[in-house]
Amino acid sequence: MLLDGKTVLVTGASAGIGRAVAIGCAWHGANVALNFARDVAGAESAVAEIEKLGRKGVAIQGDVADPQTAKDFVAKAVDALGRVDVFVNNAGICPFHAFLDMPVETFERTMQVNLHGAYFMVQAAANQMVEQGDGGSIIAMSSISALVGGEYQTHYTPTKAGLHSLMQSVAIALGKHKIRCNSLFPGTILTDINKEDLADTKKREYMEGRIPLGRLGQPEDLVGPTVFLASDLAQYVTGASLLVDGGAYVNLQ
Ligand code: NAD
Ligand code: RM4
Repeated sequence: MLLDGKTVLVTGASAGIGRAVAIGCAWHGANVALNFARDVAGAESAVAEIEKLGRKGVAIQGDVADPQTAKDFVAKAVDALGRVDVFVNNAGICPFHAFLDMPVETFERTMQVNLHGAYFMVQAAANQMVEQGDGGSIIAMSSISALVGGEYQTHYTPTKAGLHSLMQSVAIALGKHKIRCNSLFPGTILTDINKEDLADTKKREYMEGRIPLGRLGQPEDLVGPTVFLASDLAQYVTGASLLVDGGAYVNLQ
């Protein structure tokens, strides 16, 4: 019950890591507002899981690439649940593609969803926290890709490095308001985002082989680290990042 009585907002929460984290926060006592893009059934079933745990849940539709979505999401979440204590910026896309012929639209959409969208979401959540006056916790689902490259991720890795840089700067801007801002760096977690990429058996075996803990990640692996950063256990942690990758990053040779 590390989040008892807290209100948590999660973007991109109808599936994958966002969904696991939203339900995980409810396990730890939080009421949860979920942003989702299109998957009404996924969002509704996540709310049902949250309600089964005796918490309040609300699903609010919106494309995070549109800056107006940020204001709408925070306003509707506050209408439904009263306040914002924790904001998890999770929504993201990674349409794997080679560098030399990267379509302009793919590059721009990835920037808009992963980075521009995050900027306005974090700003809207922070304004609400400042108005409440008693601090808060902002968590960005960045990536191991903030630290390392990917041949087919030249549009994506800069958004993840950018997201972490955003957390570092807003940690400074919001410290005086007692709002902590941190990044999580997941490694390779089995979700829809990489299903196609990991359908290549050779690549999947290579990825698995370089993980000291011996397996790819599951969305639930992000729950503990998120709850920790959201909770008062992390009261002196801000501007930080935490790898959640089974050790993949350090395993060079
Ligand atoms: P996923 O595809 O299952 O989830 C992404 C979620 O974001 C989906 O629910 C999707 O609907 C939502 N989304 C996409 N575009 C949106 C938009 N415009 N507006 C609102 N919602 C939108 O993949 P995931 O692995 O759960 O990814 C979640 C986050 O974790 C992403 O930011 C991703 O970059 C990050 N991440 C994933 C991995 C991994 O290996 N799976 C590793 C590191 C970081
Ligand atoms: C992550 C990391 C993973 C990849 C996902 C899409 O940041 O690069 O390996 O599967 O993105």
